[in-house]
Amino acid sequence: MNLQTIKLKLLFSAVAAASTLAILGLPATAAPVENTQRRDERMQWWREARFGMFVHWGLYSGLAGTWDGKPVGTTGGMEWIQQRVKADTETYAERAIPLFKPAPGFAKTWAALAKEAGCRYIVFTSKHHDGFALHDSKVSDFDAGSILQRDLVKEVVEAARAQGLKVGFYHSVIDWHHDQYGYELSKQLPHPLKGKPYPNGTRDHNKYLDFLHAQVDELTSNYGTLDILWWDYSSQDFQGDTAWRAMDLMSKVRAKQPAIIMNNRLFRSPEAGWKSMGTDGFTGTLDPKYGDFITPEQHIPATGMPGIDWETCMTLNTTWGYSEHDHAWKSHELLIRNLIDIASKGGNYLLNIGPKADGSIPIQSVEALKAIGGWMKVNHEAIYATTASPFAQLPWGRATSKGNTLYLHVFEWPADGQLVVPMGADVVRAVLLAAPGQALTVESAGMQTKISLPAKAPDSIASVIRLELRSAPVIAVF
Ligand code: FHN
Repeated sequence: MNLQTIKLKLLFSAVAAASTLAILGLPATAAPVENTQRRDERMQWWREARFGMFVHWGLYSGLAGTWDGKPVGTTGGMEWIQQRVKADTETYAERAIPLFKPAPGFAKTWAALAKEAGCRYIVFTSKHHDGFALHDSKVSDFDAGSILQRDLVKEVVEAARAQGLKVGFYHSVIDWHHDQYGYELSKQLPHPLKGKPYPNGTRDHNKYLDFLHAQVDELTSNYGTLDILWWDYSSQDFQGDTAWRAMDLMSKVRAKQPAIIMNNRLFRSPEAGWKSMGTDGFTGTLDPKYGDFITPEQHIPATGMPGIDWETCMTLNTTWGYSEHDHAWKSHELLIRNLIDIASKGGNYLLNIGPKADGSIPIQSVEALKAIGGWMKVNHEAIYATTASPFAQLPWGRATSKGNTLYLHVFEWPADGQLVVPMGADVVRAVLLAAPGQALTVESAGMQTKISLPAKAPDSIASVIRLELRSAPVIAVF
């Protein structure tokens, strides 16, 4: 164990001790706040990773957007099918369980595809809103251990680790199965029985919270190092300590996993980076005590979020969980340019696959991720460990930075072969990443730098120029 991990463990053990003392009602010493240096060290791999695979997979995958033999819809999240058909948990389980048949080795195909695509981490659903846990849980009988006699979380973690991927659990705090989950406590959070009285009379939400904390304890104790916990989700009328005992939950997680990175979705307040219930409703602020990163969903913030860690999560079509009716697949061009756009704004891209009931991946998803991988094979240095573009905008594409090196991602190839960059720069060397042995001619005068390019772009989606500079460029301001 390296010194850094020891320091982090000591720090977060102190936090856990403080929490334990608080629960016992004993005077707790103030938990030490993580300083900026330590936080930067903890976040470093994630900031450098830039690209991860999201996986939504569970009982809903077997239903595939179909109920009573008819499509529930052709767009939108079919991992919500239970809510969309307003099925109680017994009916939902009765229909879904027989269809959910994970094939042996499914996880290895996920991990291999993530690796080939150039993803550095994988975040998958340990439990979605339907409440079905993919791990072998000792505190539930609605889990893969009880129903399938398998620990699917273990299978994914092992496959991911074998490919050198960092591992994250998406864990839903919303739960449509548990009979103590107090869905009447929120008007904004979804539930299949919303508006109806509790079928079991009264409910004690605290009992659900005991269960939620116990399952998270299993997930953070039994699968080795966990790199990310991706919580989902809270509302403005039901969030934080009231809804989830959030601070206690996070400090328990940090005590078990000192280097873990967690998102901001146990909360829905401005301090936690939220300004509305919309998945694009973000402020440009985040107090780290509410989470480590902000989570724009299905969109890319226009100017990024300077000074804040953020990750755009996005589907390949329009649903997170598999649907046999959703054919609205994003083009490979859009996906690759999204990755570049996000990196040029200093964010991460968490791109989702929705495997089928047997764990197999829809061919369109495989082809998309392989296309991204093909681009990354040539251009990965222009994405990994880069920082945001110094330009507010560029007419022909995007830029990313790495020290005194600029990467110019050219979407629109100049017809006259002259790429104009609005900056003054002392250029050492310029090459296309597709042809690194061939220096390009560069002229920089005043606030304009011109690069002479070959007639044909090496990549019609995005061709990247590596521009090595002696010092920071002077950016033209319009
Ligand atoms: O309701 C979920 C949805 O099903 C999906 O998991 C997304 C992924 O970020 N999160 C919630 C909607 O914001």
